[in-house]
Amino acid sequence: MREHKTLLYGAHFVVIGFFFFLVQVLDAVLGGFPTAVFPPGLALKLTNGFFLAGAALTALDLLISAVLPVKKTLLFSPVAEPRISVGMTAYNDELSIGAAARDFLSQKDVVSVIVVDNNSADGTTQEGLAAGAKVVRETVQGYGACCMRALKEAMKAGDVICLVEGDCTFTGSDLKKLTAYLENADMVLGTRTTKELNTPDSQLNTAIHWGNVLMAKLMQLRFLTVRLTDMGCTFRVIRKSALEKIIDQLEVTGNHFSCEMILVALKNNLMVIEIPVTLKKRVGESKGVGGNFFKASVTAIDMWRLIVFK
Ligand SMILES: Nc1nc2c(ncn2[C@@H]2O[C@H](COP(=O)(O)OP(=O)(O)OP(=O)(O)O)[C@@H](O)[C@H]2O)c(=O)[nH]1
Ligand SMILES: [Mg+2]
Repeated sequence: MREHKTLLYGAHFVVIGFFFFLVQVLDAVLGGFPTAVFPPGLALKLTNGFFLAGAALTALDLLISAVLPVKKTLLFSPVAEPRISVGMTAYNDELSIGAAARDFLSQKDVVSVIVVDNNSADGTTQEGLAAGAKVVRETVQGYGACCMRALKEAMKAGDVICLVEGDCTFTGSDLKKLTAYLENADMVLGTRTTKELNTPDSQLNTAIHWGNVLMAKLMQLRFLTVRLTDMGCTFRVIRKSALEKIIDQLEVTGNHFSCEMILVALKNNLMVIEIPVTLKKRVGESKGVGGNFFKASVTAIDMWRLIVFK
């Protein structure tokens, strides 16, 4: 898929230009900034410079797009008799993993649920086994490391691979909605930003909601031919054949893994579609970004660096 990095950088320049415009407004309202930082007239020059550079890059991207239009084709490739293999992440999740594993094991076409226990010190493994799941232990700590292992293990068992968290935030019955769209896509992502489908006590507070929307829109700007509204939703399905193309290119072991997987998929010309999924309150203690503003901010910066520079 053709990338639009020129447009992405152009948008950044316009935002920086707007920042210097605000500096001028503040200067006018408050009556002067420290002249050592902003000598008189500098903010105006920077505003004009960044706005002009942003406009020039945007125009250049539009020109290239006009000369080299993207030819989109509609994918129609139903998966006949899907065998869904679910990779489920878990880290000290003994309170939720049993219910989550049972929920997904009871869904139509699910042939296996593999719980990836990421160095848990509690009864996660025992609860997973008791629920009827296969359990493997991942020793490299981190959400991304756990997700990558879950994908690799799930690939061994089915032709449609589902990645999901074992914290009961996602619901097994949404699997049929994700897989339904797989006939037109290589990977179907869940989005949690459809408020109608969130319980009021879910992790998606205002900051996490809009942070994810912002990162998703930056990614959309880079590729243009996808519509994205969430960068951090773990729940997704992917064809095994598509996953084989990208699995060795995934390397993020931390909390911004979901973003990397989307980026790598788009760079590899996979057809990616996003659909709304339900989101409930987590069972057990949060270890990720839910409810932790500092971790959420660090994750957002890591995502931004990936989208802009990788
Ligand atoms: N954060 C984190 N999560 C891990 C790790 N290893 C595995 N996981 C799993 O990755 C998933 C994400 O972590 P959660 O604690 O649910 O964090 P979150 O989804 O950002 O936020 P909440 O669901 O609101 O708690 C869970 O299934 C964890 O069990 C790890 O080292 N760090
Ligand atoms: Mg979670």
